[in-house]
Amino acid sequence: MPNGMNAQGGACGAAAAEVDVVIVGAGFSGMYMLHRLRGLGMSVVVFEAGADVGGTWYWNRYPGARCDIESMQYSFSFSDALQQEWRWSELYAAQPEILRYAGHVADRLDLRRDIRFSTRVTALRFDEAVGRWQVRTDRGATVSARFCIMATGCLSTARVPDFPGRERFAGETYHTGAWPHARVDFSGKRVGVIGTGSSAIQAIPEIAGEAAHLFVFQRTPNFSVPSRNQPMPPEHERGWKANYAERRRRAQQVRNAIFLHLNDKSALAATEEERHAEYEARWQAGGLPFMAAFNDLIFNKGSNDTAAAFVRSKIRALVRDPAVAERLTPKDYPIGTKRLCVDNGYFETFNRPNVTLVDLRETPLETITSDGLRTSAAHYRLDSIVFATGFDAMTGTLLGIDITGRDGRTLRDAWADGPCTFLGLTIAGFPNLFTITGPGSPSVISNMMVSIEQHVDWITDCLAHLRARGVTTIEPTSPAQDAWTAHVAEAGAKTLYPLANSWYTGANIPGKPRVVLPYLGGFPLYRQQCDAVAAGGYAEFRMQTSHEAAAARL
Ligand code: FAD
Ligand code: N01
Repeated sequence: MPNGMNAQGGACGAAAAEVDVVIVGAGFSGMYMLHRLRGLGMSVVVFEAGADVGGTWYWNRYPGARCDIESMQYSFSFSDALQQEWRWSELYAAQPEILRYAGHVADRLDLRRDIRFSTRVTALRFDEAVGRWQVRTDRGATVSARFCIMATGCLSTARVPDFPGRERFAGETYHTGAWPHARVDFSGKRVGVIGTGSSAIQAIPEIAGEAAHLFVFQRTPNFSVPSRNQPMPPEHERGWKANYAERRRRAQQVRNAIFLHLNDKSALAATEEERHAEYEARWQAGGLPFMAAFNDLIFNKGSNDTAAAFVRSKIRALVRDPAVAERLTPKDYPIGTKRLCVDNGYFETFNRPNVTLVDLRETPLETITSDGLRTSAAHYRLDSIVFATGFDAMTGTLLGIDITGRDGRTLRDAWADGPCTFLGLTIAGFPNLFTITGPGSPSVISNMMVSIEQHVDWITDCLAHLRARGVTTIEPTSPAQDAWTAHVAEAGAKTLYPLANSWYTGANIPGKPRVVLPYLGGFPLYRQQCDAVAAGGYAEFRMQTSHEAAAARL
């Protein structure tokens, strides 16, 4: 245990334990960060609200939960031994298997001994006098850390909208992002799912197979492509394992950091037949590479329309009742600007006699009642309600912690009009604080494992640089941060993403500032810029040694 801390990181009232680094969160980000910092010989403690490692895959245990990036890629690359020894059973692993993988990594690297589980960080305060963060937890502990690294996740604050009457419902309620550990049995039950995002689209076919009747309450229909998931073909696994280094390297050259074949041509430069053939081939192959059918689908509305029209025709072909098919067909935003869903029989589920689609745009939700849900047209009696209503994404978890930086300024205040960061990694006025996959980084539009590794490696190099030069505080300058924030906005504006009401732009939360949250300039350009900052000696940052800090306080 670092510096003699007790199991909770110091008891309430006791002198604050001191560590070099506090990491908040033990998902894949926090786990890899801990591993790298051990390599630097730093004392580290990790606080994790959950009872074990895994983050997303610890919390999202809903039926059907699985990754939408092939598991051979949605996995760590930093250890060849690890990627060679682990065996995925399917092309797209399901949540229990990904959670086992996280546990395996924790065991192999002996991570748990530095992680304080079931402990939520509630407040961080930068103490300028000593240049350290005071970290408080819900267990009453206070820990003093030179550096604080937020590995708190982009999609880790589950959100249930303020539906009228919610508290009156007498049946069971669930949120996909905070699913119980014990198996939930829907057999014989009338179940309502609210929402039709990625989580719902995975859960709906599974719940429909079990429930007596499933009512799907949809506000906005979603584009989805089939995954074509299957047991891992041995030759596919062999191909990856023999070529891992090369494929991982090539993935980093692709905008979304996925190893795939990008057809480097505009959809509008192809003939109707060529376009159809390309979309059909990708539809048959399945998965997110559908969006790489042409190189301008997220930039050019005319090109995007061709892909959207193709998927609409597929929905109409898959769903037998034309009226239901029409309701399931997205019409008012470009494909890919809400996350493209990857499904296992989603549209076909609406052909089942025990599934009813309720369109909340035609008949708005009026209230939840003690035994169901009422729309403007009908009352639906329900035993259980599943809220598949998403997350306060990218900023919600950080702003849920009471973070106070230099001059007593809070993060909530600093981000009142939307997040401002430098590289999505650091924040002016919040020295020695790093965010892994923070707003302003590619994170959620990329293969997250690639982004996580790149962020963690960058932070590790930065901390090594500081140590080698005796620097004790670092923070980005305001001009550097302003320039980056403007660059993130410009990169977003060049795409079609602002045309959708999605969590990428904060539109899913009433009152949330409407800004493009992730960096949409693509992973390769992002990486280049991060590398240039490091190669330039971190010139965009203000750095102080302890002597300089002491002199500045005189
Ligand atoms: P998380 O896994 O979210 O971990 C953050 C951890 O921080 C959590 O365990 C949380 O409990 C903890 N925490 C937060 N606040 C505090 C606090 N105040 N105190 C203590 N602990 C705290 N990405 C992909 O690239 N491909 C996919 O296929 C994919 N599928 C997904 C499926 C689902 C259902 C969801 C919700 C997301 C998916 N993602 C996917 C995104 C996914 O979040 C990332 O891939 C990745 O798992 C994030 O890891 P992380 O460690 O950064 O964050
Ligand atoms: O959440 P979402 P999610 N009344 O925000 C609806 C990742 N992920 O949990 O579109 C009625 O996408 C909302 O409707 P609308 C992935 O990055 C990946 O599904 O706002 N409905 C929408 O239909 C994903 O993008 C996988 O009109 C309301 C739904 O709830 C992210 O996590 C699987 C409502 C929310 O959809 C989040 O996905 C799961 C209201 N007041 C998640 N408020 C993979 O496949 C919200 N909704 C890997």
